[in-house]
Amino acid sequence: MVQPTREDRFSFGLWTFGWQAQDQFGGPTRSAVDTVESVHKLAEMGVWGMTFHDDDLFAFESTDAERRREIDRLKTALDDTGLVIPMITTNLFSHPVFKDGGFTSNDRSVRRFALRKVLRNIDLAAEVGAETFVMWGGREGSEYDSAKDVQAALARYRESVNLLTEYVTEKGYNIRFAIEPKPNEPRGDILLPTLGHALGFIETLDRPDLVGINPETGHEQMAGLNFTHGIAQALDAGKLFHIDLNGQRSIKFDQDLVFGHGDLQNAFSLVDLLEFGSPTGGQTYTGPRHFDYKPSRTEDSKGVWDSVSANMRMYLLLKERAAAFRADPEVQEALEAAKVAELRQPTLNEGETLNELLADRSSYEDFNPAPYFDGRGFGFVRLQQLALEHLMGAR
Ligand code: GLT
Ligand code: MN
Ligand code: MN
Ligand code: MN
Repeated sequence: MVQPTREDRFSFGLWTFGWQAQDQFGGPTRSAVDTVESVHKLAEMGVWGMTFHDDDLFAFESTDAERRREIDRLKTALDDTGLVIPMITTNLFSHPVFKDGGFTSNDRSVRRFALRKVLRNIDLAAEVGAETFVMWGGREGSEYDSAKDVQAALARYRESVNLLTEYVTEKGYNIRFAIEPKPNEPRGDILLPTLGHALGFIETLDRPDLVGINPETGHEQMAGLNFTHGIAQALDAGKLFHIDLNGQRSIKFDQDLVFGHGDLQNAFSLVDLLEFGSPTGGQTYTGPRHFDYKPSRTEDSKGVWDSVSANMRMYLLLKERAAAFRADPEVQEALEAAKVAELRQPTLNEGETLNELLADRSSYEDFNPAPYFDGRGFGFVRLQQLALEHLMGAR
């Protein structure tokens, strides 16, 4: 059961298992990985897809010939293994040129360069068959309020995304964009800091239909938010184009732990939602199960591949636990007692008008709130205990 297969649609960023573990306080603890070897290794492990930034595959300063060589090596490895590239993204954050951002740098020539770098990478997305193009604006932001005109920055962000949607439309590419929010790090404050901010921004674009979001577990949790709630809202908006699964323990620096190695309960409710939908609904997300984590700096190459496996095992184990939770008659009864399904029922009767509600004395004048004191408890704690017992394998 916990053997991943291609049908699970698991994918990993080349920058995840490829991370050499350099951080603010120390250099790398591991050597670089080879892309082709990695593709073979992933395929052997039952992984379905790999994702990458342009700069992960070929260095920023690569010549056209070097760039082409790396793309062709990758394509051969894909042909040999059947691995797919469901998503690619552009690095607009590592090189010094992007120190004040890409699309929203105060320096106009940097913004024009950033756009060209992304447009070139969209052609590559089309070439390798990626249908989702992620935009993580890690350097789009500021440390100092006086240094950034935020309304102008949002206008420039909008200008850029509008140009990109115009480009894919003109080219006839089957590509949609997914904005990845993050509250801070590397910038003191990043623009579009949460998925809610991104959803609001998308509605101001020329082609909102082509733009959704790529929420990351840890990024929402760094802001103290409930990731499962955020994902539910993204689904409600029809905007969950992609997802970055990982682990984070509370409000602190971006930990990028293995999925489930952070807030395990929230990971459980997330998998339950993604796989089985609401308590009354069906499957809600059919896109890639993409892991964006970092193998800890303590790990050698064996530890790296163990951690790749750990992400998939956590997901599959949580899926198994969620299925058992749903199938338990006692859980069904507790859900019923908690009126969880009643929330699906519209508040007005079918065809009822506002005036009829106003005229309905039973809804207000004759309504008796008294029994809600010392009675009519919802039993949510009992339900949560059942969920945790399933999560712990105790039932
Ligand atoms: C970077 C970031 C991730 C983003 C990647 C996409 S790059 O590693 O920390 O959260 O998903 O640009
Ligand atoms: Mn992260
Ligand atoms: Mn990250
Ligand atoms: Mn991410």
